[in-house]
Parts: sequence; structure tokens; C-alpha cells
Amino acid sequence: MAPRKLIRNKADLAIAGAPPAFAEPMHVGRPNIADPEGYLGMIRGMLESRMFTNHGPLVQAFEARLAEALDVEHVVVMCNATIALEIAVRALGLTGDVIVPSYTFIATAHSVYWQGLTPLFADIDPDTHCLDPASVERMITSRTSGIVGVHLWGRTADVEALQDIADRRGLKLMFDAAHAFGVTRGGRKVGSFGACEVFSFHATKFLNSLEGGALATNDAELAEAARKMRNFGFHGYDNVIYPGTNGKMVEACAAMGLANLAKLDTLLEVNRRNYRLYAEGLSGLPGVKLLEYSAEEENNYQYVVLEIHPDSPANRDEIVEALHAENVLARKYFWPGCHRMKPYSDLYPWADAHLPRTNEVASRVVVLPTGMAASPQDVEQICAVIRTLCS
Ligand code: T4K
Repeated sequence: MAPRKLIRNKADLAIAGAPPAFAEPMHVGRPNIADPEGYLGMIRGMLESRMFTNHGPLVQAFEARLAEALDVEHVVVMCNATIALEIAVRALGLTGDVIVPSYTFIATAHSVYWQGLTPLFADIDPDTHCLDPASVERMITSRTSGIVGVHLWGRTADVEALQDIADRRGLKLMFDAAHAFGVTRGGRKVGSFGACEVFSFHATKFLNSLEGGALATNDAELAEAARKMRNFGFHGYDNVIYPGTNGKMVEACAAMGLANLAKLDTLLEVNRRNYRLYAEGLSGLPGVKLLEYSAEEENNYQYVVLEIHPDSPANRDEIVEALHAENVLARKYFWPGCHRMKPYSDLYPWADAHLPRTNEVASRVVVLPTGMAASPQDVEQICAVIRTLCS
């Protein structure tokens, strides 16, 4: 896919009638395929063994490697993170109300709602985009049983403050770590904070297993309950002790996870390179701020997040529209916030008034393509579009 000449002025933009910068769409979340041959080798082995699912050798190996990589005692892999979140909520025995951020992917809220519980939306800190502990504390009532923090964009939530609230108020704390594989906080790997943490290995994620997720914990009892719940609640043959579900990961997914995990350094290198090129390409633009990652922590740089502030010459929606016209399918994650989507907008029409920072942040974010499918030239071209619009 050869990009055309670098965009230099507004007349070069597709919204001005010129052809788009990219002949093929540039996606946010184009899957990484780090080792196709290694993957195909495992798939051949799987076909020969005729062991396709139900905790086969590839799933077992994937769980063992993940536990090592995350520095955690127990990893229970599942078919996706949404089911893993639902199982975590069940296995923790949450009841009544559970506090979650609204500024997150809808799966965080749905996983609570699908267990017959009430997700209550707390506001975020506009600097970190993660839960504001003060807002969480204000929402606690006698019906509250737990908090689900989210490490949004792979930047960790205020783990210590949330744990302090949970301890003082007798609540359970778990984390949606869907974005945070390979991330540290205070030098400690995400995976063992709170009662448990849930990762996503969806195709669009830093580490992908086609579809997949995992619950990580140092709590042996919780891990055992989750293991049984992902397998219909079976405890041995012919005996069911939980209302479980089918949350099993298939062998073909574990193979992809294993192949990518073995090349994690390459994936990280590519993301870091792209992030640096975006930072250079967009520096100095008025009103355009690239979300930063702490230099002291490890991060996966999976998301390249721009905040468009009011002093930008083009607003967020104009930038997204122009990028789409150029075939750059930038995303407005996580606009408009869970509280403005069904069923929550009907259930809590008042929530909007309580979430000013969520509304503000959701209205100014643009997420840009990165990962193996975005070359340095692609990043340069995308920056050129944004510079042309915003200079
Ligand atoms: N918690 C958080 C905080 C999350 O962000 C997520 C998922 C979850 C929980 C739940 O995890 P999982 O249950 O999915 O394991 C995508 C992903 O589907 C979703 O996993 C992810 N977060 C979310 C942030 O992004 P959509 O609806 O934006 O996906 P979609 O179909 O628009 O795909 C994104 C782009 O990726 C498209 O432009 C096309 C491209 N793509 C996608 C797939 C699947 C490809 O090029 N190839 C592919 O195979 O949700």
C-alpha cells in the first residue's frame, strides 16, 4: 500500500476533494501477527492431536507463560475478557451496586449488569482518565459491594487510593486490566492488584489470541472458583457446584496467544517507535495533546490517544471526519460514555449531571492507528493530515 505524496496544505486533503491519503483503510486495532509460522506450526500440531478445546495443552501452556510474564500465581484464561469480568464479579460474590467508571468500553458496565447487579458510574480524574477516588467514595451506599477500577489506555488506576477505600468501607476491589498487559505500577506488574485483574487478548489488543481474556490473581480459592465457573461449574465428572457458563478458550486461540507472547519485545518495540514518531510529528500543535505514559513504568503503548482542547483550530469531530476522509479510521473511544448508552441512559438519566469530567474527556479524545500494521511512513502521513488541519 503506497501512500501518495505528503499532505502539505488544506487543498491536499480529501475533504477538499483530493483523493484520500491511504488507498486502504488504516484501522485502530489492526491485529498484530508476530510469528505466523510459529502459530501455523501449533495449529498443525493441534489438528494432528485432535484436541481442540476443554483445557488442552496449548491453553495450559498459555496459562503457565502468562503467570510467569505477569508475576502472579494464578491465571485462568477465558474465551474473552467480557466473560472473564462476568466470572470475576460472580466469583467475588458481588451483590447490589458496583461502582465502575463510565469512561471505559461498554463491556466493563455490561459485565456487572449481566450478573443482575447495578453498575453505578463514578467520575474520572481528567489527568489520568481513570476513576477519581473521591467520586467513588461519594457514591458508596449500604447497597454497594464492590468497585471495578479500569487501567485505561494501559495507565494504571489509583490502585492505592481505591484499595484504601475498599478496605475502609468493606468493599471488594477488582480491576479491568484489558488495556494493561505488560504494564507496571511502582515497578510491580499489573496482574496482582486488588482481588483480581482481568486482561483482554482480543484481536485488537497489544497481546492478542484472536479472541481471549484472563483472570489473574494470587487468591487460590478465587482462581479455583473462576476455573470451575468457566466450565459450566463442573467439579469433577457429573457434579456441578456453581451456576457456571462456557468461558473456555479454544486451542487455536491459545496458539495465537503463545506465538505473540514469545515475540512481545518486538510488539513493544513497534508500539514505542510509533508513539515516538507521533510525539515528534505532532509536537507544538496548538490545542493538541498526546497522552503521555510514565517513563518510570513499563507500558505497552498500545493506544495513541490525542486530546483536542478548545484552543485547537479544528475540533475533535472535525479532525476525526478529516482523518476518515483520508481512510484513517481514527476512533472516538470511549465516546459518549457508558452512561449515555442503553440501558444505562434510560436507567439513570440523572447520571449525566454527575459526570462532568467524563463528559469533557469523552468529547476531546481521538485514538490513532498503531501496532505492526502502522509503518513509520503511515504515522508520518497521519501526522501530516493532523498538522495541516491544526496549524
Ligand atoms: N474492558 C475494556 C476496557 C475494553 O477495552 C474491552 C475491549 C473489554 C473490557 C472487553 O474485552 P473483550 O471481551 O473484547 O476481550 C474493540 C474490541 O472489540 C474490544 O475488544 C476493545 N475493548 C475495544 C476498545 O475495541 P470495537 O467495537 O471498537 O471493534 P471494531 O470491530 O470496530 O474493531 C476495531 C478496529 O479494528 C476496526 O477498525 C477493524 C480492526 N480490526 C478488528 C478486528 C476484530 C481488524 O483489522 N481485524 C480484526 O480482526 O471494539
